This record gives sequence, C-alpha cells and structure tokens, in this order.
Amino acid sequence: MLHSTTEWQSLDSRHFMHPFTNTKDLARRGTRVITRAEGVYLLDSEGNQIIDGMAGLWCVNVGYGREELAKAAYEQLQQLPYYNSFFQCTHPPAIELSEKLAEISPPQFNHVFFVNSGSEANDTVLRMVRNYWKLLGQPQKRVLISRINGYHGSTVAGASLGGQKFIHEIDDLPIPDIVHIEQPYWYQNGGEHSPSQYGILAAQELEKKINELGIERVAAFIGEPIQGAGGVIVPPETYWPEIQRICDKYGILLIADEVICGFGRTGHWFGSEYFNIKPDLMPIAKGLSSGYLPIGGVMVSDRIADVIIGKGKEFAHGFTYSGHPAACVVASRNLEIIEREGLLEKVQNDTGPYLRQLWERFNEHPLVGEVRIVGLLGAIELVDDKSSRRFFKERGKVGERCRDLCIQNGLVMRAVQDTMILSPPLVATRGHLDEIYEKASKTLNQLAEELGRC
Ligand code: PXG
Repeated sequence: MLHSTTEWQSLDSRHFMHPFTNTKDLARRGTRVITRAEGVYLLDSEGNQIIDGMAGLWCVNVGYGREELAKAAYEQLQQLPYYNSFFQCTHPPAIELSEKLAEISPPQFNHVFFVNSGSEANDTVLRMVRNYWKLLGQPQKRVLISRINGYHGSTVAGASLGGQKFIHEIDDLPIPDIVHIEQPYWYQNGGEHSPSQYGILAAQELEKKINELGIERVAAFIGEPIQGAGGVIVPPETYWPEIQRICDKYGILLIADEVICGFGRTGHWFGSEYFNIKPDLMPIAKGLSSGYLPIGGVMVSDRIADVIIGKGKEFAHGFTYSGHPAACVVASRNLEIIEREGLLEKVQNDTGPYLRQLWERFNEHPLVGEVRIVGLLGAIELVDDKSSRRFFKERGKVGERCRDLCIQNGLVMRAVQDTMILSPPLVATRGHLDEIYEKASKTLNQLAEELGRC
C-alpha cells in the first residue's frame, strides 16, 4: 500500500522498534523512508536522490539493483526454497558456495560453517574455539582476548566480544572469560609515540594480557583487520605482524573478523591478505551476498577442522537457516560478479588509490585531524585542535551535525562520534567518488563556518 511520507513515519513510530536507536528521540525527529535504490544511489519517499557512501551498512559491495541476483533468488525459491543441512542432508547451493569460498580464501581454509549474520558467525566462533581446545584435552583454555572499541555483533557472545561500553552497559556484558585489551588507535592513544612504535606497543598489550591470565587459560585473540564500526581504525603497519608473532609464540588461535573487511573492501578478498596475516578462523557476512539476502559464515582452517571434524564428535551447534538455498545462490552469484567485473583489481589499482588522493586533500581542512584510508574504506577525524590532536569536548555532537549536513547535501556518511566514515559500494566509479568528495567537502566547509573555524 502506498502512504505519504508522514503516514509512513507515523506508522513507523507506532510499531517499529529500530536497532541501535533511541526510539523516543526517533519519533520526535522522524525517519527518512528509503523506497528504492539503483547502483550507488538511494531514493527516499520524497523523491530525493542520495549517494550511498556507506554501501547500506558496509555491505552492498556490488551496488543496488542487480537483476541477476534477484533472478537467482527467484529461480532458487521456485526450485527449492528451503531445506536444512542437518541430519545427513545437503543441497547444491550450499555445496557450491562452500567450494567457491574454499577456492577464494587463503590456502589454510577448506571448510565453511554457514550462519545468517556476522553476529551468529561470532557466536559460532566462540563455541568452536572452546570446543577445539576441549577436544585437545585443554578445557581450561576458554578465554578469548578481544579489543576495546571492537565490534563483533549484537548477540550475547558477539556483543561480549565487542568492546564498546555503551553496548555492554544495557545488560552488564561481557559474559565470563572474554577480556579486552587496548585498540591500535594511534590518533587517540598514541601520545608522543610514532605510529609504528605505537603499533608495536598496542600489540604487546596482547602478550601482557596472556601472561597476566596465564597461557593455560587463553584460547584465542580476535580482531577486525580494520575496526569498522569503531571508527575505521587502521592500525599502524607494525601492529598485525606483532600480533601474529605473539599468537604464534603462544600457540593461541588468531581470529580475523572479516565481516566488513572481507569481499573486496580493501582491494583483496580478505583484509587479512591486505595485512599479510594467517588467521585460524574468519567470521564473514555482509559483502558475502552484498546484503541482497542475509547470510554469513565462519571460514574454518585445517588446524581447527582437523580437530573438530577429525575427532569424529558432533559439533552440536547450528541454525535452521544455516546455508539457506536462496541466500547461498545469491552469495555465489555475487562472488561471480565481483570476479567478472574485476572489483578487487579495480579497488586495488584504480578507485582505491583515486579515493586516497581525494581524501588526503582533507588533511588541509581546519577541522580535520587525520584521514585514514585503505581500499574503499575511509575515515575523517574531526577535531577541535589539529596541532595538539585534541578532540571536541563533547564527543559526537559535531559528528552528528556533520552527518545531518551530509544528508542534506545528498550524501550518506556515517558518524562514529566525531569520525566521519566512508565505505561506498565497490562499483563506485571515479565520477561517483568525485561526487562524494565534492559533497563531503561542501559539508565540511559549511560545518567549519558554523563552528567559526574557516
Ligand atoms: N563483525 C563485524 C566486524 C561487524 O562490523 C558484525 C560482526 C555483526 O554482523 P551482523 O550481521 O550480525 O550485524 C558486524 C556488523 C555500524 C554497524 O553502525 C556495523 C555493523 C552492524 C550494524 C551497524 O557501523 N557491523
């Protein structure tokens, strides 16, 4: 049924409880009703066209309006809309996608466990890690070390692995045996250290924590190659090699959460490849299907599969829709599009470097303390004082204003406190990136004028 925008908004505020939202505040401010999307553009119910600098929520890698993905889902839904993969059953869409994922992922990965979201992937990771050590006769190895300001989802284990205080506060997470160390956020925490010195120091927090807890208790370390929801925190280049060294030295499992970094965002299939690390497990979701249907998974390395599968015990875990046929078909076709259109190469050699050139111009802007960029993943750190790296007193207010101005100017950029985030669809052309840059630039100038910082 067609409604006017105000009718949609009124129905929305009466019945729809939104995720990560202050519902009362939302009802007062009103929602933007998105009704269509094509390529890299969104259309709202008022007919405004907005360029999507966030690929939905970091997921629509191949862009909107792909008829071939819609058709693939339609055909699969007619042929076999659903069947489970429990109890000695399987189906071709899940088998084909498993094979493809084994082919494109680093060589240590030959198995995948399907789930429906990044959060379920991380709950699966937690159970798999503990099961692995238990099967090896070390059930006391249960602690997962994660990072402050990391994001790993909203289910109980996912939110516990995440390191955001405001998320933990609502119901007193984390659950036991999950501990957090400092994040590699040089701009905020690096003080007088150079980024590369700080990268080592931040990584060595892991070694300190292992020693404090006792290696006999520590099971794994988990981190996003680049923290997404935390503010596109690109670690100094020294960070991941040091983390890898420590994981290897102590024999603990390394988990790279690839939910945002996977499927081309950094110009590689996986962010771990960009940083040249060798994880034992990789949770995946988002770009796996470009968000056309919900699907996620855990890539399982031979080290883990040899134990969990090799010991011949049931892994008593799974979801009704693990490996849903239509979602698998859409994901397979989505990976085909990424390959056929050379999106990894395009991001690596063309649009990624081009966006870097554009984005680095913001370094000259009076409000910008730092620009971070890898592939098509970028951040602009808005600060009160550039020379002393001082943030605004009330963190988040300027970012929120910047986000609202962006939307008025026809661009979606997300604000994480006062960090403006960019993660456009991987199909964005140089022309689209110019448009994003011009709109962002106009917005920053308006903001500087409002704050008297021109
Ligand atoms: N891991 C990472 C690294 C993520 O970014 C999840 C796990 C959880 O995935 P699901 O599919 O359960 O949402 C995510 C999700 C934001 C935002 O505001 C980011 C996410 C989800 C919702 C909002 O940046 N990332």
